[in-house]
Amino acid sequence: MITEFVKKRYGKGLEKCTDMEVYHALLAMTNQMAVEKKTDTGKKKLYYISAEFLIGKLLSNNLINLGIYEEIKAELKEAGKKLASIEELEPEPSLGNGGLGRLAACFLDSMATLGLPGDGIGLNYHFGLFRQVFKKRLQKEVPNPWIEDDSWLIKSERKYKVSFGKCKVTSTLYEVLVTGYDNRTNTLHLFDVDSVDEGMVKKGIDFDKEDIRKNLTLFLYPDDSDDAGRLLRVYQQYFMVSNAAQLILDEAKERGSNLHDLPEYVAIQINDTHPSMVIPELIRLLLEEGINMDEAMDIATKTCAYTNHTILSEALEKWPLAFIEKVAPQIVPIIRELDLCVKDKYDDETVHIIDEEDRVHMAHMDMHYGHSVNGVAYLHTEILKNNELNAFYKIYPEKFNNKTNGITFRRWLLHCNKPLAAFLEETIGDGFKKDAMQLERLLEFQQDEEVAKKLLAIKADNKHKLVKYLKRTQDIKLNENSIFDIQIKRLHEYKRQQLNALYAIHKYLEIKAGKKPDTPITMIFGAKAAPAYTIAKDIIHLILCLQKIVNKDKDVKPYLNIVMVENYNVTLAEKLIPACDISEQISLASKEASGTGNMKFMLNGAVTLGTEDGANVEIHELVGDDNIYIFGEDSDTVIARYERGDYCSRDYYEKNPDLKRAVDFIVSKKMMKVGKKKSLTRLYEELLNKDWFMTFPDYEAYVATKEKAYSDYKDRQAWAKKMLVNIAKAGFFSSDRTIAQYNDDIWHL
Ligand code: 26Q
Repeated sequence: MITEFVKKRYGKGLEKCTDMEVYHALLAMTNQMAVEKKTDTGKKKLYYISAEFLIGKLLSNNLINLGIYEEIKAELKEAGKKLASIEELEPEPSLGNGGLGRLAACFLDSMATLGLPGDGIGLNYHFGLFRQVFKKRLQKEVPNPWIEDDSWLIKSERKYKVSFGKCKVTSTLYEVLVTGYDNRTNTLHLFDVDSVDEGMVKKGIDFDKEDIRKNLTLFLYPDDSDDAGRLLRVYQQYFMVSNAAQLILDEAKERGSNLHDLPEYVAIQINDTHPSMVIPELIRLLLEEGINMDEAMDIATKTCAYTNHTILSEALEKWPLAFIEKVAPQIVPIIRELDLCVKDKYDDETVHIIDEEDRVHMAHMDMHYGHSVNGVAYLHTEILKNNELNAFYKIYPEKFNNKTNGITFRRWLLHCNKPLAAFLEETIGDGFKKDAMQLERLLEFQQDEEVAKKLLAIKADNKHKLVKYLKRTQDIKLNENSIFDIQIKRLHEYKRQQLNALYAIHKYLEIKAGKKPDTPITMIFGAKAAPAYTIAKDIIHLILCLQKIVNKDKDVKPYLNIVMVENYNVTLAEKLIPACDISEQISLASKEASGTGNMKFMLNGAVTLGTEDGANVEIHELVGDDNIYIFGEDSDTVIARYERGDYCSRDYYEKNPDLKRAVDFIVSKKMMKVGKKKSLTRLYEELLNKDWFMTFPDYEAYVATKEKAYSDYKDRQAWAKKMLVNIAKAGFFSSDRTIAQYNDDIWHL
């Protein structure tokens, strides 16, 4: 297959090509095959608008989905080439940050796999999210250019104009083909501004935030610690949705819509509030087409649906009307009109779109002028209905629904853990590849010692591979015969990496005092902190300092290893997750909307150590008490404590000497020797005087539960059974299930 392709392309044999040439040939070949599977059947199409698409590398994924992975691998092998080495040449697209972006990518895969017409719309950030480097145990941000001359981006003919208050820009549309597993091809549409100028980025990731003609599509989430940064975000958002609305209407017309019937042709899913301005923009364009305001509002409402991904109030976007006036004055009268209609009906100020301080509440607009509002896990949706968004739930109970998140098993099992996928196929047949619920067949083998042995062997092998990979790429040395305890996710106080770090200190001090663990422990962290999120960066500093102290301590090193991998991304996740024994999901109950890493770990045979939060609740329910380690206060307790406002971290610190020792260690002489006094002191003070995400009340239970997990790990047979149950019960978390539910309840494609 590829031999012939290469011959035509380069006029030479496969064995004579460089790996880079083979990579480019594979890219072109898969794109050619993918294009053939593009179909324009179906009247109605879904547009998933999102600020992030964390798609990961595409080569292997596409080879798997097109059903030619094994064939190509064998063909390359015959010519003396390794597919794995070729895969490494592909840069990871840098179009996302965390869960919300990765979810969007999994959804694209599932829509194509289920044969549904569903496209993504986003921005083509040239430098994407920053690349993280560690210098003197501090996070530094550098640009992450990922676009190459020859890449997955296909330049399209479409061009749009977007008007801002102060200027007009032209955009170009790039397309990435999204292959389904043994099914159709959909498209991810990425808009770029023609006048973009990569050269304006100066030191690190600094650039002139005001020159929007040049900077619009440079970075995902530019630093928004000042007004210029916040304004830029609004510019980016409007640029995204104006292009999106133009594309959506053009395509709908091409499919035969007269626009009055738009909801029969189009469904729009608004991924968190970043694309919320699509509502007024769509209405504006419909008005321009001669449709009256009432009807335009009705069409927008029937077309748009909103997904909420967070209950942290600081992440619920509220933009000053003055910002929108500056960015896109043309939609301001529409937003005012939408708000007036709400104010006419409801006196309750908490449901208004424009508040008394003239700020626009994006989520409020979505809920009034969308037909569906969904949370992303059972508990999250319940909290939205009963607490955070209760006022809206009372008005529109019929709009609220839950869609528990999911992950694509193509990437998170078939691609990233081939030995496990092959073993499952041998044991329960290959039906699980298309119908994830068939993984339950594995439950029949709970008592089978051979199956248990094999699961343990696969895990050991994955750990071995990870150790080699981290040594080669980051010069990190790990003991593969230790417990791999992993916490990888964005760095945020509510996710509580600091709680895990306090455990690390506790364990370190215990070992120093002579109490050694039966099995050595490796604690692995991976996380990027937002550039302006000071405390998050302090937590990274704390972990890197602990890494330094522990690794140079000869008494401790054989028993405890702490590492933070640099620049955690999808590619690293694909290596870390299959090698994990214990999956850390320790957010403060009520704060993690769902989590999706938790699902990926479970599918790969890791056992969860977590709080009753997000989708952990559903994992717990599925696997039962024996196959998960749950600790900590529940969401009701936490919510009640926030309401009372009487949390005092110092009380816990003073009552628990073990906790006090761990916290005090942060500012100990040992730490100051390797760390920055200012950063460590700031973190120490923050914990002692605020600890907004309540790590201290959960500390004791966390330590005890983790000890129990480590001790259970010793019984390998019993542990293998836990692994097996986790794998067997992961089927529910296939994003194919999630997407089928979105389609049945919201999109009706
Ligand atoms: C908001 C305002 C201003 C600036 C930035 C933002 C902002 C940026 C990114 C707010 C939120 C995000 C990203 C959120 C996110 O990734 N949420 C995660 O979504 C996952 C998929 O549903 C869930 O599994 C996670 O629980 C949730 O944290």
